[in-house]
Amino acid sequence: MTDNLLTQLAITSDSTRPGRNGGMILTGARVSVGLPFEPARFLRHGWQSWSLTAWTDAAGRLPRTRPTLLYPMHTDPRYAGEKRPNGSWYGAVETGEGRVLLLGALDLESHVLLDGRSLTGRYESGTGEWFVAAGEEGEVLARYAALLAERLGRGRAEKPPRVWCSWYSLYTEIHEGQLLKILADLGDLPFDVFQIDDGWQKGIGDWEPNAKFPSGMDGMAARIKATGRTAGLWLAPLLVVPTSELFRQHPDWLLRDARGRLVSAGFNWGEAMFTLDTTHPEALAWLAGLMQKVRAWGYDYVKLDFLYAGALPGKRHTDLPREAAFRQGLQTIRTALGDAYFLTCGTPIFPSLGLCDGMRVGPDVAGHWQSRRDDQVLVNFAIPGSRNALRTSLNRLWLQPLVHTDPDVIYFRRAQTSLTDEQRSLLQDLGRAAGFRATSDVPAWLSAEERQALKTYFETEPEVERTGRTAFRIGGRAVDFAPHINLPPLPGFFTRLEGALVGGLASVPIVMRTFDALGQQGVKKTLDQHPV
Ligand code: 9PG
Repeated sequence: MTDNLLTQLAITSDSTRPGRNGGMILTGARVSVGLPFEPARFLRHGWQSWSLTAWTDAAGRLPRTRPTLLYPMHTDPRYAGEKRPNGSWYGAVETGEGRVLLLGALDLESHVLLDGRSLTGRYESGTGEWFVAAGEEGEVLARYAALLAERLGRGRAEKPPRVWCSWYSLYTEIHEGQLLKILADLGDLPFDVFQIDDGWQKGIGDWEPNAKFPSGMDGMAARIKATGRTAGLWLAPLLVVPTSELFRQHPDWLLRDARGRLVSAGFNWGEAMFTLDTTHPEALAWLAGLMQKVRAWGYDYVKLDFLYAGALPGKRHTDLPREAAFRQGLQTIRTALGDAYFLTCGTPIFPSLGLCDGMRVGPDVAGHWQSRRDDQVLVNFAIPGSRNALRTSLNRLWLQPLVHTDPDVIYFRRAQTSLTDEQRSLLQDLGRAAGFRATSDVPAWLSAEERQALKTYFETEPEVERTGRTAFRIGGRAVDFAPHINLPPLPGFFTRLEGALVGGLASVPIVMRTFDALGQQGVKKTLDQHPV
């Protein structure tokens, strides 16, 4: 099991001992592993669901992603300026012939960095343990997953449900009548969960139904349950925007920096976003009450989004390290949710393990595959886009022993997307490989043939076997995602200049607000022209 490469490493740590399942366990606030060669490829692991996770060229330094206003939504803002290959909690390098060397933290608040021939691990505060192992990639990651399960635990739901989710067709333009029409039109399609996404609430922080839901959220849940499906609901419980009642009533619950200024959680819905301090006892009690309310309404599947906000750097009511503070908040939420299926989204990955059943492991899919703006101009692979989603999700499937890995929804419809047949089928195979299957397709937008394909997809469970980093056998068919997930070449000088300009503009709130309003207009127009 032990790779003889391990004997050639120059290790600096407080202590070193052999691991129970091979490899080594190091301790230290800072450890370093000197390699006998200069690695060519580094596995960069992103902080939260949407953050880029990919094998990258170890020599090529990825530029800062843009725009800066959205840092907290796309990466760990603390390391956003780090140009050397780096990643949250773990990193790995290729050692040749499908083999890798992994340096992975076993505790939270940890980061790994590659500096020439040296892999370095650092704890942000205090000290902790590290796992070092070499060997076949899948096997090394499986051993790491086993160690993490011992410390952080696993999800408790047996089987991932099959989900219909409102977001990727209707976005925030949802309302009661339209959702009930879709619920009826789903008919015999085999969905376990009907999940209402963003758009039902009065505001971000004010989790009460808005005027578009006159029967209330309890009324909606009852209608969903009457069809034999589980009712699901989306919330972003840690976020607070300035226009909310919550923001006005409890400014003291919000996360601030050492100088007392509000910590930015990014910008969305045309507004600045801030976050609850999950160590504030009153905020915690409020969160527990919110979860109990949602359960009492009748929702047994809960998607909690934008969770990264709770783990941002800041000065907290109780002086806890930021990921520990987040985990404590999530524990309160988990307890209050009781036996509901709990899906985390936009979540820091390791701090959620053991406390949720499912976890979004990549950025959002979209009706488009890729865009020049995101790939070349902004060099941002955390922005919604189907190729971005495929790339990052695929590199996180090793988490499967710990949590249901949600790679986001799959499209069967051709309408309202620019995806090719091949691209749609890649996403469908990703859903099978990930074991978590969902869609937002509106029945009225499906042809008879597409509806049948969707039905067959959700009814059948072909056998899935992973045969390599990017390769699978799915129902006897060989599928290789490799040609579809490479990072595009870095932009040249003029594109970088364009990036500085576009990225700068995108950091101006009024520009983002306009952009957001235009997006919403676009969705309204689509829904007018293509009734659901
Ligand atoms: C609802 C959505 C859906 C979706 C979530 C999340 O600007 N951004 O980078 C950005 C990324 C993701 C995102 C929204 C904005 O989507 O992943 O499934 O629930 O929120 O608002």
